[in-house]
Amino acid sequence: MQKVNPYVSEVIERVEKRFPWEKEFIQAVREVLTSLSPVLDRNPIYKQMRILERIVEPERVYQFRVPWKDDKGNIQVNTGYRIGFNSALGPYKGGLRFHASVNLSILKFLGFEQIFKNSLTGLPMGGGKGGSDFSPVGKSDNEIENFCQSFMTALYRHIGANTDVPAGDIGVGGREIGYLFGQYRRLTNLYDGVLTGKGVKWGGSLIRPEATGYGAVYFCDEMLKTRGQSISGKIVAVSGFGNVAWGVCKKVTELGGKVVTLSGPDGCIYDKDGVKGEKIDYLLQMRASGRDRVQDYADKFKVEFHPGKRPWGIKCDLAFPCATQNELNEEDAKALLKNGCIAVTEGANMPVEPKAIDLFIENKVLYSPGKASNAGGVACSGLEMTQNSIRMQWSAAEVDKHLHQIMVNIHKACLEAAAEYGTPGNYQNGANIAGFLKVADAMIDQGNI
Ligand code: NDP
Ligand code: 2IT
Repeated sequence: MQKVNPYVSEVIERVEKRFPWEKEFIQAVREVLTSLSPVLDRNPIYKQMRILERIVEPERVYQFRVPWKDDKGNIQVNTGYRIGFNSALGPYKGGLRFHASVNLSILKFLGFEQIFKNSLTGLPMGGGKGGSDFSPVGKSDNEIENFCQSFMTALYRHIGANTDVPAGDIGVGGREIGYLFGQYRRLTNLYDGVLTGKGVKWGGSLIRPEATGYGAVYFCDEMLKTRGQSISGKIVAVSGFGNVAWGVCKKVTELGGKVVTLSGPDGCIYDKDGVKGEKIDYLLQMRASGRDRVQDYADKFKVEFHPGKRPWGIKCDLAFPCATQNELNEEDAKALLKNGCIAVTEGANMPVEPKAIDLFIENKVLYSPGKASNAGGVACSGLEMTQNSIRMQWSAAEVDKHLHQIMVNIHKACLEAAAEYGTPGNYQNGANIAGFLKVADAMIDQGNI
């Protein structure tokens, strides 16, 4: 256990006291700030400038009513949110999540993480997040369009290509971004890079759909290289079956690994021959169907389905949790360790619970936090903003080259910061420290705001 700096403890306690019900936000704050202890020990300026109190307080939070009409003509009401957490490095940037579980605590945790993730990419982006408790599950296309139009009608006045640039997250993919962009354009009379994840025919970037998953695999490959290993020949457990899981399956397969699991709210599947080829394409259909069942995969391809189970009990070399927060606990970590797993790469945001992270680090499993290993998604969003600004579209190869280089750079920055501050090889500390330093220094340079 590392010693916690007293200023760090003071700020964590202050957040716990003020927002005791914001469990996910407190979890993220505790995780990041604890890692920063050695930085605060060595650099008193951050305490003098009250950087920690400032960085845990969002610059702004909008909450709004989203009324919409369902297919029966009934009026439905959801809550919409957009958090601008920190804009020291650039316009607020981060996804929108549409899921029944969404609340302010979850969005604050995601927005807070996004600050450090975006800093790690090296691109000029601040941190933000938003979404709604609207659940796309079982909704018709028409209902989704109605909802997106109403959401944007409330949000449009607060965002802009140089102010705040939303994108996708759980429940928000290309279709939703299309409806949101259309409504933004209609209301503002502007055609600009206000959203990322747009269709490639109308301002989107090639590789953006693949970017989070590809980036996570590139990052894992860099970690494996430090032990003289590679993705090739590895058995891989993946959770989720959404956008991130899909990208991971594509890249792992391309690099000669074999993905043997996927999961959904109903359970997990085990495909001993590997999730590959047309089976990967089928994931897109499963998401688009809005049925939210991974059992459909097992039925179609005649593979094992384990109802109510997570994939972590299945033997694998590499694990990629790609569904949602807190989906891999201490028991799951023990099972992975027992089965010889050597690397856990977070594709989702905060999927591994704190006790499980400690177990991985103690046992020298290569563990990377989402803010480092899933940064490829937002990095590619940053590249989409660049292309929109210069009014050009790069080739897939060009974008992929940048994406790969960014992931290599993030890996290097994490290792260097971890070593510099006394915990060599600890990607959790390295990511938090490297991400923090840039933002904190920018905040100091820009004065007391
Ligand atoms: P999708 O909507 O495409 O897929 C989400 C996946 O997570 C589905 O399999 C979904 O199943 C599952 N899931 C969501 N919420 C829960 C829950 N409460 N319990 C169990 N399973 C759940 O989303 P993405 O693939 O885009 O996002 C997955 C993760 O990756 C999230 O943590 C997201 O924040 C993160 N991420 C996404 C990026 C992106 O660019 N899209 C970038 C970086 C990180 P179900 O819907 O059935 O619950
Ligand atoms: O969590 C994330 O980094 C995302 N959902 C992507 C954000 C973005 O702006 O592309």
